[in-house]
Amino acid sequence: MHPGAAAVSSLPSAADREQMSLRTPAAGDLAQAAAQVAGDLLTPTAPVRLTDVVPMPEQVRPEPADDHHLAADTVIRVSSGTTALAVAEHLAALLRPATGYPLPVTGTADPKPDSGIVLALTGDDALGAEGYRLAVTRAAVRITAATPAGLFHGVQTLRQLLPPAVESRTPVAGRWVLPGGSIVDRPRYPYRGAMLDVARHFFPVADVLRVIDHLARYKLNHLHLHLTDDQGWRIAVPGWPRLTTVGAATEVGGGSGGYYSTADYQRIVAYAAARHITVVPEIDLPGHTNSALVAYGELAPDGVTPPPYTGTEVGFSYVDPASERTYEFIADVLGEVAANTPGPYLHIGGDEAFKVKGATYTGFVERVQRLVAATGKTVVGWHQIAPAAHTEGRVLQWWGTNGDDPATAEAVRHGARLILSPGNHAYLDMKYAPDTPLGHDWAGLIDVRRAYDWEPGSHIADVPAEAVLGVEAPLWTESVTSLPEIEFMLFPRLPAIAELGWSPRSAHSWAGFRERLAGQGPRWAAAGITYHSSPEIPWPPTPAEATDPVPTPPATTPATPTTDPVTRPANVATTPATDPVSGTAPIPTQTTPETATDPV
Ligand code: TNX
Repeated sequence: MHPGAAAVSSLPSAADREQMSLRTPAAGDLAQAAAQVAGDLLTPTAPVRLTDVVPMPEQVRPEPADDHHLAADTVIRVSSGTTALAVAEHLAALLRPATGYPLPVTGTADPKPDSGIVLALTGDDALGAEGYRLAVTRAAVRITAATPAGLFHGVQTLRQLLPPAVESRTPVAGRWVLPGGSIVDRPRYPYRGAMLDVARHFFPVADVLRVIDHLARYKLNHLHLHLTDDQGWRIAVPGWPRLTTVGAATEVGGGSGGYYSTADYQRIVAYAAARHITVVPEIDLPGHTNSALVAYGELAPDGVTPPPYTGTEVGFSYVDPASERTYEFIADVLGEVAANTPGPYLHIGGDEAFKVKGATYTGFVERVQRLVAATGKTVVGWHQIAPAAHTEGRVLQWWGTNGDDPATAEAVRHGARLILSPGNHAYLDMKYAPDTPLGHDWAGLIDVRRAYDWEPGSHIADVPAEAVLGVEAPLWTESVTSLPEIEFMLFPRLPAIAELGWSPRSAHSWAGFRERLAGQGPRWAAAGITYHSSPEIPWPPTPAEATDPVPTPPATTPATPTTDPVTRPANVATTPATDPVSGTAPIPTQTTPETATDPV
């Protein structure tokens, strides 16, 4: 086990949580501790190599003689055009805090490749909608792409080529070296996503923005928000105020829930768009609707308002498929969500509607599909909607655990495409191991290798590889209650799914992936990201461990609470956790609002 991992499996009690928050140190202490650890990280035990990037790029050609040093007078030059300028500003804002360099951004009609950092939009169509080229020489670092999205992905690669301390939000003295050589890169699949269930537990906007940053790092380009479920309704809909005054006031376990106002939702969508991420909103129908029925009993099959539900069972609730009022409601909801969603998709759920069967179910789904079409959007639904008639562009999201489903294969023959989220590989709410303090195990345990080692192109029987639109890693949140807990379930498995979606199959290698993933740990630590120190991954020793001739015993207790402001499960370690040798404080997992999300 990595020394940062603490082998304690029970969740803290409410009293423990309160104690932990009472021990929160002053902000200045935290900043100092973070700067100290980030300083250690600037001198990693091994220099970053061009081949260390996650997800693995399509082509990598190292030129060790061509390392590039950033300097206090480095300038970021960008081909004129506001969209490319925005990417350059994003890059500058990522690099300024740790380097302390001013990194001015200048727009020019013809950015020369001869010095500093250059971002240029070119007509290089071979790179497609999201590809980029990155060339690192002693003189310059040059990213070119046909689109701003391509430049943005190139920027994420550039970021990973700098030492982990680049993730520090405070200045770190040192040498900022990028390994020389060139990369040509573009994604395998157009759809690469993650889902956050904000219905079982509600998460404030700031948490969602930070999750968006996590997706961006790994070149994921879709955020699926599961906005409604039995335990809570999370999106405001004009004309249906009780959805938010009543339906939103609950969550699993009895907490007070919450919801996104129209402005909140628009903020999430805009923040995602600035990172070239498309939001896919889900309104789960006809089941998983208890919160809507609590708000509007008229939508319930017998017109009787049910009590609020804060447990974790599924399949008991449904809106009345025989009532016209139901379809008026759905048209209003979908119309409102569509109006605030620039992306092409509306997700209509369709899973686990155990009480709406056969022709009633397919008739309901077909009618809702028509309502989606009327908004101008394309339908996405969980693969249970497969038996309903095909509608133009329809996308099914596969979450089964056995890739043999004739109904899904038949829907594909009629033109449906698939997003693959197999429950036994891509479900981030499954436990890593039997003692994981959060999550379920109904689809099995999912360690990092299980998340990584499957092939989307041939996963479903009788479905051709061309029908696969991409992959998505869903995080259901029955047991997940806070941002550190979200991160603990995402890291390190999210990058595994991201690599399946981005990298060519020829690059697939568990042996290689686990080595590259190991290099991400110090980056997460420097960024204050909580992660699971999976024993399968050869995490690098901290600098103190590397120079210490005396082997240190693995930590068996959680990080020292006096310096840890975060309430989290006891073995949710922010690594490097408290260093047993030097007593260095852990980097705080939760930072101030200003630093909680990436800049720009
Ligand atoms: C199944 S997968 C569900 C969700 C639960 C999840 C828990 C799917 C489409 N539905 O309602 O949250 O299992 O793992």
